[in-house]
Amino acid sequence: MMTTKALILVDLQNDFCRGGALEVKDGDDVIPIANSLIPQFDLVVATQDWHPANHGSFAANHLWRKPGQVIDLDGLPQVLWPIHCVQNSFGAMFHKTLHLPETSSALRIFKIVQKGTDPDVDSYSGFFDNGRRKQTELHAFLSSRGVKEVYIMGLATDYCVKFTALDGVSLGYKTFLIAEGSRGVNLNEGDVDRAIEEMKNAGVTVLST
Ligand code: VGL
Ligand code: ZN
Repeated sequence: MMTTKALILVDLQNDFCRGGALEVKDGDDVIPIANSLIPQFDLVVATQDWHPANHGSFAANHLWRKPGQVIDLDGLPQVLWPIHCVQNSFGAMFHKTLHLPETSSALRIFKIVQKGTDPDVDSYSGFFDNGRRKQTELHAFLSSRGVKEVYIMGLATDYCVKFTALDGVSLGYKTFLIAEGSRGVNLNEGDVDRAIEEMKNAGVTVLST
């Protein structure tokens, strides 16, 4: 059977939820929304921020640097973050109340796409690293299964959700943002609103309910 729609759950991991290292305000509130959507799709992808401990996006890996500052990382501007989503750590695990499908079956496909594994470049989008130097397996995976539409939700609206949605459009998918299933960092006031505008302008359909 060919599926044409995929649900992409972006970074629903402990570090972006309450008490996490890069806590997104009210991040946990989107988990029940994800749980209600998962059974409605027969292809579900969960992205997972998956950094090595020496990742260049961690402020702690640069002398004198603090989270929120911007540096040049291998030729790209890089916002520095607290140490988060280190591979195999608790913070990198999916939230425990998230009901992901167990495995793929003939009828339902479930796939985890890990990103941010290269210490020299961050990867907000589930499709490409921030320099668009390498692709993850996501596009090949979706296109080989005939996916034409992607429904995107998760954390954080102004980073990983936004860049995944923008790349979805640029790769030719009909791209939907599930706004109520997403929450943002808002490092600067208004970042989330601007991210939503940017997505709309790029051709993302923003769903409100
Ligand atoms: C994210 C900052 C750093 C995200 C990941 O999931 O939006 N943001 N790493
Ligand atoms: Zn990260």
